[in-house]
Amino acid sequence: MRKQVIAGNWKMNKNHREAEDFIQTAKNEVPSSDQVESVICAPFPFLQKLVEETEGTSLKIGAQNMHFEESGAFTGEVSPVMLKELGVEYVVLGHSERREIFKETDEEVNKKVHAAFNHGLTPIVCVGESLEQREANQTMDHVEAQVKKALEGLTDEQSQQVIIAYEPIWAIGTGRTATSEQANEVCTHIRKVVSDFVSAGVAEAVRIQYGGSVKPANVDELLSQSDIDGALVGGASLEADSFLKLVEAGK
Ligand code: G2H
Repeated sequence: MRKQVIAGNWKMNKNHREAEDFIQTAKNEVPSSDQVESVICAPFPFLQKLVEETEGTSLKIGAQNMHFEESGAFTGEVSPVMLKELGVEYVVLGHSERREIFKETDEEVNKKVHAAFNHGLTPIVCVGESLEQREANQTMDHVEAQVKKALEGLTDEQSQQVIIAYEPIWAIGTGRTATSEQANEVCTHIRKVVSDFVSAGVAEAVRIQYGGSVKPANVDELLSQSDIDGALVGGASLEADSFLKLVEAGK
């Protein structure tokens, strides 16, 4: 049985006070980490405080990006070493907003995945097609190429620990959710890709999240699908009540 992982991606939202209020409300309310993995991926300036405040609870903290180098002349970047030192446990990599707006490539995402493992961080790797690609019937090929490149050069054990987030770009923040069947179809394909590219055992164990306008009203149906093992959630993770409903659904 794969444990569901529900991760909130706050993106570039909240101020310090709002972040702290959220954590105070949520940290003791999330279910035990034996039942479901609950993660908040917050902006860099909040991470230290949030890690401190959630210590000893089942609520874990992640970053939304990082550089792949440990240090150096990379103005404005944050390294995996810095995240690890803070006690951050997860990092979202290759989110479509980073790929689209900041022109991140599959090669960079792969380097970041390796860097995450080199520093004991769990990567949540995002893949997904644009509306144009879906309409041109390129969804499966596109997602397959993204998954293979992300996992390139990893050991089997590392591949198994990667959390893959399938996020169709056309469903992100648009209120347009993929139907649970559409979402599951791609997640099933991703599992097959992992099986062919790594091994059947790793494919059986790897967690695949769905992301794109997940909310309390649709989460049960999405999570009940055979190949969906959690959710990466933007808008509906910003309020503690809503986030808590989502993690409850993951139990
Ligand atoms: C997709 C998701 C979070 P939202 O980007 O990664 O955002 O739930 O707002 O569509």
